[in-house]
Amino acid sequence: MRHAAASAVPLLALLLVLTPGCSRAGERPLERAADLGPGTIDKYRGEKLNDFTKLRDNSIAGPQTVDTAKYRLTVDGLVERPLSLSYASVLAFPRYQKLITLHCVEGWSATGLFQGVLVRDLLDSARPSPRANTLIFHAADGYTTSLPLGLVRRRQLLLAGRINNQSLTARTGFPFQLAAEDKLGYKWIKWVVRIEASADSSYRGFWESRGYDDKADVR
Ligand SMILES: Nc1nc2c(c(=O)[nH]1)N[C@H]1C(S)=C(S)[C@@H](COP(=O)(O)O)O[C@H]1N2
Ligand SMILES: [Mo]
Repeated sequence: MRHAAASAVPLLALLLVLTPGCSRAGERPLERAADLGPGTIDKYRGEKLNDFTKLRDNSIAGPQTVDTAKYRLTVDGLVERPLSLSYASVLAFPRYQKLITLHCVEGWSATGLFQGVLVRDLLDSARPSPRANTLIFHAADGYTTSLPLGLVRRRQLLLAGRINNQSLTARTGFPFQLAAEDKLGYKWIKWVVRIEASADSSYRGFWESRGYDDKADVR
């Protein structure tokens, strides 16, 4: 029986590749951030971009105003070296960019060129305990959401500071929004102030604790 199990694995992988919804053919590359010159962009590599500032805000407490002079991004919880990063020190991490589409549970979606730092790089700098399996994200409006730590690493999720060559605004999550690629809008937490490493995989964020699926996969 061990034989059968072993050969089922490559077969399953092949099936996944052949399923249109699971194909990685359309995968967009993660690149080092480029200088895009002045002004907002509305197209990138042939893809039409959405104006995120024009999307209806449906956040729990409305736009938040964050003062960069006082801003700190805390990375704590099950880490060896808790961090308290100023706005400038977050941006001193290597910067990347990627075209990403946000899908809200309400049915709309929007594509943008997101620029920011990798959550993985921030985390590595804080040295998470091997027991940590979950990242809990906290925002200035009290909103929270969580994701498996392994997924955040593997998927190279961006903590974004810019969309379409414009800094985020109070409306769009300034100074940082998690670009939670492949996940529904409620994982795209705006105004992020804290990333907590945890061993509590049963943690449920604001919408998740109100009945929304914790996996939040876009299908
Ligand atoms: N801090 C915070 N982040 C949040 C929310 C919120 O209420 N507070 N709402 C989420 C939901 S439900 C969606 S659809 C997206 C919308 O992101 P956008 O404003 O960039 O379009 O933000 C997400 N991030
Ligand atoms: Mo949403």
